[in-house]
Amino acid sequence: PVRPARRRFDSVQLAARAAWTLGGNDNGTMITAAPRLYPHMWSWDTAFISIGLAHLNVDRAVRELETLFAAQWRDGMLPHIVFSEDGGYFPGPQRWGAAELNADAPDSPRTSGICQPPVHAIALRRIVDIGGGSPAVDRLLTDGWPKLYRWHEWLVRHRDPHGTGLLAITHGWESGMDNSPRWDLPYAAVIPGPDLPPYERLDRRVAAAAERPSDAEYDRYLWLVEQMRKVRYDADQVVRTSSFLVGDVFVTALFALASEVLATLGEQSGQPSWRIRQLRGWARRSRVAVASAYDPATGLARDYDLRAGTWLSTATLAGFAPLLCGGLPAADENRMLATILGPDWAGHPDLFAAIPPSVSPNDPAFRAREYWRGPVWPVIAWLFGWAFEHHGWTAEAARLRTECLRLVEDGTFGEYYHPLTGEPLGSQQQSWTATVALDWLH
Ligand code: 9WN
Repeated sequence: PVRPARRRFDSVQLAARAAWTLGGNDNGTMITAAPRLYPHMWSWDTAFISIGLAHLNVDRAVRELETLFAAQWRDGMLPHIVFSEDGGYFPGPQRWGAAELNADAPDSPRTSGICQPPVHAIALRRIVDIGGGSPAVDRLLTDGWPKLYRWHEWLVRHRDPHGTGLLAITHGWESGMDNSPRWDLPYAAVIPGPDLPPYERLDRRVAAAAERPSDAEYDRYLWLVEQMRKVRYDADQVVRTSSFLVGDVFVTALFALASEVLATLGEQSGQPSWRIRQLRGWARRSRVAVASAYDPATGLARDYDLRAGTWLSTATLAGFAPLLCGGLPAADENRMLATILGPDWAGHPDLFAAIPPSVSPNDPAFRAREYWRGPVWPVIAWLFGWAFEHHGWTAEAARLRTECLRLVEDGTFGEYYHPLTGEPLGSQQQSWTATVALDWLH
């Protein structure tokens, strides 16, 4: 493919543009995920955004997480979207109807009725590392820590249906990787009923159709929302009735990692020792679940379709989940590290930058522009980089950082990028891409 000409900003200019992007996405009450496509607060985006903010103004970073926590459901769930007043996204608060149907959902702000990956404790760790000692960070540790504990407890209580530590998602949106080929088989069993209320997609007005999920996929996404509305978003009934229920190995690995991180933060800030022990126990169990999902035949970890009772072996970047949380025998782990850096993934010779794309370019299912079916997502590279650093793989982490900065130095802060040409795709001025640049420039 032809590589389009791109601008190159030096690190000072790039940091300034990233700061300006975050500022531009601030609507006065929250920093939205992106100016036009996503004019609201998304749960895992906000965790990442708060890290970038911490480099600019730690009080603002703390406030951002507090805004998300203020929308926590009474039962502990952190909702996937906290809505602003902007109407430019579908499905909006009326279609979700969470507050009308479930007494645990806040009336204000309005929220969606599902959740997203639990990366918030990792953000808290990073904010403490950047701005520790400031009164706002102390306040976040004192008041925010118990909220994160309750969020993790909610996941254990409601999303571990077999008690194995493998956490389940009830909608592809909960994985944060909406249309990943990981979900093609489970979604094939989601059959929208004739009573699916009509709707108009607003995302198509902003992003090219080829870079977004198809209409058939959207019908399924919206049908699952209908199924959840029927049981009034009751957490356990959703798990019992949703036609999509998958043990998500990537979410589980993030949960294991974040629970460990949260436990350590709790020790440092004097939280009750029984809660810290509990967090470490959850982390251990989920690490074992991730290791058990490892398939020696492919060298990757698998998801588990809880409705069909089958492992899902689709090869995607999520299969490297054990590298996030640890737990594999050393030989398997080393092999996995070599694979992610090797010619099928980050070491593929045709890549614009040596960071692993969402699907391998050598895979017949690879689609270079299609959202979670091939493009490269800087925020996922950041997660692997952080975990590598944590694990002591510093050279590998440094390489991811250098390569990712080369990808984003055009200053567009694309939501995701064409892995072979470096063309920014989806939304531009995406907050979480700006935040990754800011954190990696410091
Ligand atoms: C649905 C906001 C979110 C990200 C997700 C990404 C995308 C939403 C959408 O945008 O999802 O939640 O409408 O496509 O897949 O990871 O949090 O940036």
